[in-house]
Amino acid sequence: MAEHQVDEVVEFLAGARRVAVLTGAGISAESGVPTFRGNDGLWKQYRAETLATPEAFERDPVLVWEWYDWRRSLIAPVAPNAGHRVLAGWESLFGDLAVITQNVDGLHAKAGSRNIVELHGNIWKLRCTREGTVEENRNTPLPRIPPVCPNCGSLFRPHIVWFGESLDPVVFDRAYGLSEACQAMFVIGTSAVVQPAASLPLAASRAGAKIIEVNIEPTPLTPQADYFFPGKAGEVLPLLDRRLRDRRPASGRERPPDRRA
Ligand code: BJW
Repeated sequence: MAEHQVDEVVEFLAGARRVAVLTGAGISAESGVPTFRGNDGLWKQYRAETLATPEAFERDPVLVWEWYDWRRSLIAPVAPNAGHRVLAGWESLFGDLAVITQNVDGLHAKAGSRNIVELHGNIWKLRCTREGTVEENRNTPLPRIPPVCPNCGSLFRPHIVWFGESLDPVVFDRAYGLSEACQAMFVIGTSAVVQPAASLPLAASRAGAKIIEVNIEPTPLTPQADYFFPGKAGEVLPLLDRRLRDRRPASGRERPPDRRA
């Protein structure tokens, strides 16, 4: 990482109050959760069209649920890593920090983050295909595949946004609002190709925010980012955190947490 870039970012963040963070699968990679794209990604082994679309579920709900059951057992024992923990700690460092995540693994909450927007849902939630009710379920393995709603007997589906499905407009509007209002947006561990999530840093940038990207490799967003820190989230974020904590108290600009969020 270029030292002068770290200095600039730390200096800028010392005076920042509203910070948004967009995360993707890369932040959970160091916890052992597979990413989607790239050499070891899920989409190298499995076809998204047969597992992560509403058509796939309609065709073969058992196959889809078996895949999710496997992923749930993979994620269940996993612990948040240093990257997740730094972001959780930043809630008390900045007046107003929100984590907008594409991840469905629940690791930001496990690390202690509270202001989280889950764009693509959560693998620990099931949704009734008839009533639309959502319930938390942490059983691994699921006792019955496919699971059914105890109220009406209809199929449960994962409470996850599949390809071709719209994001919950309330959730997306919140994410968009946070992006337009922030002074800085971190974009961490995402290939920045899946829409509409990938449009959020561009909205933030248009509204005047500094875009700070952390990734092991450049993405389509990189040319438009103000700063690109190459490296693993679990290494880059603790380094920035140390520098920020050294800088912020001295700045005298730290304010009490904003209770409005
Ligand atoms: C590290 C690291 C470390 C690794 N440290 N970094 C053309 C055709 C058809 C559809 C479309 C189209 N154009 C646009 C669309 C729409 C589509 C889309 O965007 N497709 C693109 C792929 C082209 N989007 C949608 O369908 C969305 N809905 C929508 O747009 O509604 C309107 C609409 C309706 C009808 C028709 C068309 C539009 C919904 C998107 C839902 C995404 N769902 C998924 C799967 C959920 C299944 C599940 O989890 O079970 O969500 S896809 C998958 O990708 C998952 C992720 O959240 C999402 C983003 O992936 P992410 O997080 O970026 O992961 P990776 O693996 O891609 O990248 C990891 C990154 O980390 C890499 O950059 C690494 O380098 C890095 N990394 N280790 C730091 N240690």
